[in-house]
Amino acid sequence: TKGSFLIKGGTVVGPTGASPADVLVDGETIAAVFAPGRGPADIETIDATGRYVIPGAVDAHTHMELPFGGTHASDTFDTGTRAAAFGGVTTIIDFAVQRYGEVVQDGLAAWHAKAEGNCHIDYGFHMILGGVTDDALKAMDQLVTDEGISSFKLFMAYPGVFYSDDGQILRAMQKARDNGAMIMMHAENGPAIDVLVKQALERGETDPIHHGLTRPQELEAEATSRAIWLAGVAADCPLYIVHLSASKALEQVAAARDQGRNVFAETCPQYLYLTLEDQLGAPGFEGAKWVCSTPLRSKHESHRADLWRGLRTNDLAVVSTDHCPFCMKDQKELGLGDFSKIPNGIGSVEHRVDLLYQGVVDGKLSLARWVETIATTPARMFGMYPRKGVIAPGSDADIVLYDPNGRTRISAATHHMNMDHSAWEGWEIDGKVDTVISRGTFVVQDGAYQGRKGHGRYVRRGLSDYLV
Ligand code: DUC
Ligand code: ZN
Ligand code: ZN
Repeated sequence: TKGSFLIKGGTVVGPTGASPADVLVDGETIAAVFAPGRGPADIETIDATGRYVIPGAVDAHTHMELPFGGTHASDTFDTGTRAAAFGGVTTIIDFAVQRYGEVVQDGLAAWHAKAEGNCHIDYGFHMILGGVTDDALKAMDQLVTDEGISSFKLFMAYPGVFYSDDGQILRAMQKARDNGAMIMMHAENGPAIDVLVKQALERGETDPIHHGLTRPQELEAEATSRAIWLAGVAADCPLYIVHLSASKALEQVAAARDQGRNVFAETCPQYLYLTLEDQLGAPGFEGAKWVCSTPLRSKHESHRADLWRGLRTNDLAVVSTDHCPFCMKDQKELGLGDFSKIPNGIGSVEHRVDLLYQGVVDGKLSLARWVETIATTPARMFGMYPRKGVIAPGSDADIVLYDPNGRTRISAATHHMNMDHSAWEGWEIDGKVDTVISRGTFVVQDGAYQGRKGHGRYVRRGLSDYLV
């Protein structure tokens, strides 16, 4: 902590644009934003010349230590939030899990136990509901009112693991309509996927590439559409489609939004950049690195261009990572000889800010929209604004100095995530996180780590700003 200081000479970027300004930090919060040179003189200064001064990024979709397929996501709250901080992230929202048969509050308590005292940056929780029972519906009210949890994830995929049927989904949506919570949907038709998986395995198709081939975009679009219809039946309960990967699913979201529906969606860096063909070209079992759900899509279709366009038009409101890392050794390798046993997930909590900045450099996104999709909208969508997601007086002093002339090289040899490979191995991209400040404390300074485990605090969230 530096007490009071002035971040001077930089260009402050927010969702409405960029302008030169000096930012006064006092303790844990932002005290004032001044026209250049108008701030106090007798104060410590941080030189931000040549850099963008942006709100600390908010990753609204991470899975630290997620239990999956007999193993756990390899980043703990310690390693994962430290890696996040290196990447310019100052808040994550992780998914606490209620397993089938478990009391919701017990699942939440277990998640608090994993995170508390271990986080380098601030964190909040969504709740995954594993079974919508009368008790779980009551728990939804209690979590909104007392626990600062205003969003609940349901799965139309993974029968027998996380899956909820349509009746359960409808009941949870009705409850959300009543208490103001957001329903977050993993929209893939799980029972249909399971048929395709079984048939592929019976044909002897066991390689990683068959993960993607057995999850065609039609089954994402159908589930997305069904979720939108169900939310309509539940009096237009607010619905947020997670990790949207494909053109046809995007069409469903865009059509609903054109009708003024309460429907939002996020995508992730992997769907903006990586393709099924990256996986197809990988030798042997290497393709397992890119196994995630929803899966990567073909470069021969228009998915990536459509998703970038969706980000510009706001049919996609947020970019999150779905950070869910597994090592190749002992984890992804569980699926040797059977792709359906490969734990699903890609780790990228450290790289989202840089990967999306490359979209600015490539002319696919404006500077303002970059900040909006990685920081401001996730904060507003999930009830943390204006404390998070904006550089304004009274907001937490979560600030990133971003060097547009820097370069970032992504490699498992240098990244900070607990993962023995990278989905972006060897990629060189423009831009570099230079300095990261969390509630007035320097976590990264000129690229060097200054943070500490335990600095991060639990953020109790309110209802979404996007409720109508
Ligand atoms: N998708 C993944 O890739 N991993 C974990 C859960 C999910 O929905
Ligand atoms: Zn999911
Ligand atoms: Zn996820």
